[in-house]
Amino acid sequence: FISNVKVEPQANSGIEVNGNFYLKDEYTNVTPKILSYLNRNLHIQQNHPLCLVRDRIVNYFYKSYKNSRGNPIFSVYDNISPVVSVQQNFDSLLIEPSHPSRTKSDCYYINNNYLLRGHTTAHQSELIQAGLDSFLVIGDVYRRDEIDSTHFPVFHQIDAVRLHTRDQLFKNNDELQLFELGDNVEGGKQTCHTLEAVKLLEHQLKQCLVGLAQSLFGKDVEYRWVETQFPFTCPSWELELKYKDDWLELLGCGIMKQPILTEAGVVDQIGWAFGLGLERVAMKLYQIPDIRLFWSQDSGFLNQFKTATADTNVVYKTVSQFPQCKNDISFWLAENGDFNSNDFYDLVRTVGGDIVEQVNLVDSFVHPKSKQTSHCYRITYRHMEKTLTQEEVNLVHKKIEDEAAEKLGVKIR
Ligand code: FA5
Ligand code: MG
Repeated sequence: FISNVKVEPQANSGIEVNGNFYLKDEYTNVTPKILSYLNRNLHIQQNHPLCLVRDRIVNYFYKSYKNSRGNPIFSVYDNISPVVSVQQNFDSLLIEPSHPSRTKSDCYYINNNYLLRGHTTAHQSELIQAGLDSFLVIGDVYRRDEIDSTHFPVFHQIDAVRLHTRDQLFKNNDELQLFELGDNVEGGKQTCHTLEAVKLLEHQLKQCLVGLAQSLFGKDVEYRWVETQFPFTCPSWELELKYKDDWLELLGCGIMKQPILTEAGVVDQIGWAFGLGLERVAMKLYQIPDIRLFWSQDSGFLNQFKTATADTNVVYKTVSQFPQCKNDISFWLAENGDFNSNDFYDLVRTVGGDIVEQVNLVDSFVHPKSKQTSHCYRITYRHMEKTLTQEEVNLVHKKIEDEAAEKLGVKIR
């Protein structure tokens, strides 16, 4: 038996996240830049617009759902670490191993077993297993994605679950049942559920969410329901709202897949669930034009919400739009062909930080003789709080070129 042998982790073999040590492997793709967003917890910073929105939504649920003694029945979890296992983020939600949302190009993996959660739904199964039947989960989520005014690699979600026993749903009407025989999907519904249970649940879910949209944006808010698919609900819908003359997806929802409940030890209840993006609500509610602003530490932004409460109608006033600088970058992709645009977007974020407003692929072609592929990206730079000089931008742009050549094996043209 060995008592005094300590295995020293080799340099670069591991990574520390929230005080825990993880071995790196071929899945590791979290960047120091992304890890720097952990623990900012914007959704619980008093007077931050995301926290105000969170309060509005929580208040709606407290008000709308009370038990016979007048107490709120939903409990709120807003402090769960964003580091989750592959089992929590995917397997527990019946997301197949081949599902595209699991790929390295879509997620921030710590290693092959752990990642930064891609949705707050990752905690659904464990909370049900703990015995809860009505809860809200609020937190930061991480996705490798495009770069523009409504996308940021870190954003915030609120998820909800509401379970019902037969007696709760049908008010002790003995003729109506929750379940019948079946274990697949037919006509857009799980065959283990009775039609009457699904229809009543759908009605209650939609009523709850339209009520939420109206409590946030007023009785006249324009909305529509769109049928969709999630691996963990069936049937499933998205609720879209009119935003700047266009439809904006506010949330996804549906009737929970019964095997998730069975796996979590619940055999006599059915339920609905939804997941909603807090930034989308805040942008529409307060007329905030750019998703990067939520991360601003500048008083010009934060002071506009300083004295607000959940019920205050704040209209955000753009401090000033500083000018944009656009620089193009063109390169030949590496011969081995495993280039992914999200790798490049990450690199741009890491080197350029928040002065990068947008990255667009503007040209892609294959050389007729050499068969090499060329990409040209236009990077739009804009500081939120000052005017950038062309020299400042050039320095950053040159650094992006150098690192792309070094880290992604591309050849700058
Ligand atoms: C989900 O994440 C599901 N987990 C939601 C869900 C939960 C469905 C429970 C059913 C039951 P989706 O990827 O569509 O779905 O994201 C949900 C919401 O997050 C979107 O409707 C949108 O409001 C917000 N959202 C998604 N991507 C972004 C983004 N890049 N930036 C800002 N908000 C986003
Ligand atoms: Mg969606």
